[in-house]
Amino acid sequence: MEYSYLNLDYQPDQEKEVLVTYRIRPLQGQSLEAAAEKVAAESSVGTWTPTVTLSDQIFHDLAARIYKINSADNLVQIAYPLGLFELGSLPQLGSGIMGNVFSMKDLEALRVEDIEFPETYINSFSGPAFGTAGIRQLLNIYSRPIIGSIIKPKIGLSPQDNAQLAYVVWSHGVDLVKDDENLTDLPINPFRERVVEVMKKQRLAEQESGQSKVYAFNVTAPVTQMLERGRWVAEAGGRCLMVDLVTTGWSGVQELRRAFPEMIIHGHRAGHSAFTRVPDHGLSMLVVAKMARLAGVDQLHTGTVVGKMEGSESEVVQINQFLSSAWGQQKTVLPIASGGLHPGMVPDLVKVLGLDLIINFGGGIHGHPDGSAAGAEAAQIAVAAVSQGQSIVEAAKTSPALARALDYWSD
Ligand code: CAP
Ligand code: MG
Repeated sequence: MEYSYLNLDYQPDQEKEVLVTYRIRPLQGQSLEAAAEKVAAESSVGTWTPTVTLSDQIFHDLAARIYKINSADNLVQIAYPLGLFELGSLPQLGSGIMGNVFSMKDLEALRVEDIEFPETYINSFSGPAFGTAGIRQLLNIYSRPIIGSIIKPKIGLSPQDNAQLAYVVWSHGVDLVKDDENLTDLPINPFRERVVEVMKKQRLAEQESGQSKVYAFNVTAPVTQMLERGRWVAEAGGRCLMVDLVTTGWSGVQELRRAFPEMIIHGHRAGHSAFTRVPDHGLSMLVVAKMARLAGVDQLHTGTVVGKMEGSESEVVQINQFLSSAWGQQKTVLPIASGGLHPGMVPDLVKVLGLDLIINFGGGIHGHPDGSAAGAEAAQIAVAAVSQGQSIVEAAKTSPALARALDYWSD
C-alpha cells in the first residue's frame, strides 16, 4: 500500500514531536508537495517503493507528517514522532532528519533551516555545564563583554613563547586566551608542554592581577587522544577545553562534555560554512547552534556581522537570542564574536550584538603596531568605554595604545 505523508490539517504536538523546517528546491517540473513526500518518507519509515513490511500500525506510530507548505519560500514543515529518535544522541539525530535526504536525486537542493525539539528530548542531553552565568561568575565579570585573545601566529610559537604571550595579554586586560583552531599537538608546540607552560603563567597573571583568567586549550583530536588531553588540562588546574566541533564530530563533543563536567567547553566552528553557507542547501548555523547547546558547549562562535567572516545581522542576532533563551532545563550558551575584529569595531559590534558575549581579538591585538601588550590594552579600554556608554574616540585621548589602534586600523 502506498502511504501519503502529507496532512495539512495536522496539528503538530510540540511535546511529542520534533518539528523540522526544510527549504526544498524540487527538480524542475516536480511539485514541492511531491518532493516533500519523498523527504518525509526517506527520513522516517519509507523508501523509494512501498514495502510490504510497513504496517498501518508502524505508519500510524512513526511516520513523519508534512503539516505546512509555504510555496512562496519553498519551505516545508514536517513533524517527526519522538519514537523515531534515540534520546541523548546527536549522531542518531543527524542520520535521520539530516541524512540520506541530502543525497536524493529527486531534489535539487535541501536545507534544514530550523528544528524544534520537545522538552523530553532537550533534557535528555547533558547541555552546558557552566552556561553564561557560570562563566561570568567564574571570571567575576558581569557588566561588560569578556575579552578574549587568540594566540597568533596560529602555529609557529614554542610552548614557552606561547605561554609568555598569553601572560602579556592577560596582564594587559584580556580575560580569556585561546589556542587557534589548528593548533593541537604539533612538533613545534607539543600539547602537554604547552599546558604546563601556560598554567605557570596563568597562575602568575592571576596572582598579579587578582583576577581569574582562563586559557582555552584546543583538545581537538581523535576521541581517545582528546580525552587524554582533557585530563592533562584538568590535572594541571586548567578550566577550559576548546573543541573544533565540526571537524571533531558530535559524538566527540558529547563525549568531551560527559568526561569533563567541571570544565568550560569552548566551541569553535571551523568548517561549518562547508554546509551552512550555501543559502538553499545544507544546514543553517542556527541548527548547528542548537546541536552545540544540546552537546554541552558553554561558549560558541556565532559570528560578528562586522568582522571578516560571512554571517548576516539577522542570522547572528537570531542565533545569539536562541543561545540566551530558556530551553528546557539547559543552561544558556555565551556567544563568541571572533574574526577580523579590532578595537575600533567594538562600538558597532556591541550595537548589533549587545554586551553579553565574548569578544575575541587575534590580529586585532597581536597586529597592533606597538606590540601585543599595547594591543591588549587598546582592546580592554575600548571594551570598557563602550560598556559604559562612552565614545572610544574620547577614551583614546588618555590611551596612546587605543589612539594608535584606531589610527592604524582606520579605513
Ligand atoms: C580569528 C580566528 C577565529 C575565527 C573563527 C581566525 O582571528 O582565530 O578562528 O574568527 O571564525 O583564525 O580567524 P582574527 P568564526 O581575530 O585574527 O581574525 O568565529 O566566525 O567561526
Ligand atoms: Mg582561529
